[in-house]
Amino acid sequence: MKRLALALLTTLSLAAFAADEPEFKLVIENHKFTPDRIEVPAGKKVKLVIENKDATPEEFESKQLNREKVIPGKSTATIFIGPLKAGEYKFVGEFNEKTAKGVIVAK
Ligand SMILES: [Cu+2]
Repeated sequence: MKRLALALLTTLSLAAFAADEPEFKLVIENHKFTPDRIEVPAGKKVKLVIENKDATPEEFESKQLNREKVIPGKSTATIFIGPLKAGEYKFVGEFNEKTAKGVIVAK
């Protein structure tokens, strides 16, 4: 019984933690990310909310972050990253790599 209560408590605190992630917004427009540099806290799970204002799909891709996600045109996607070590993590919009690029800086 005690063990069950503890398990429940752990689950609840994890759920509370999950709702607490710092959130950062990115916009894709004209095949560019705005902002193209975001600073996030190191050692924490972080939520990225990416709005694609273009009519065409874009793929958020970062080998360093091990993330890859297609965001259809005129829609919004959520990507969780981290906890990250301090450092710089590059990302691109793979469908428009020449213009769509940015960096996440974990501090
Ligand atoms: Cu890809």
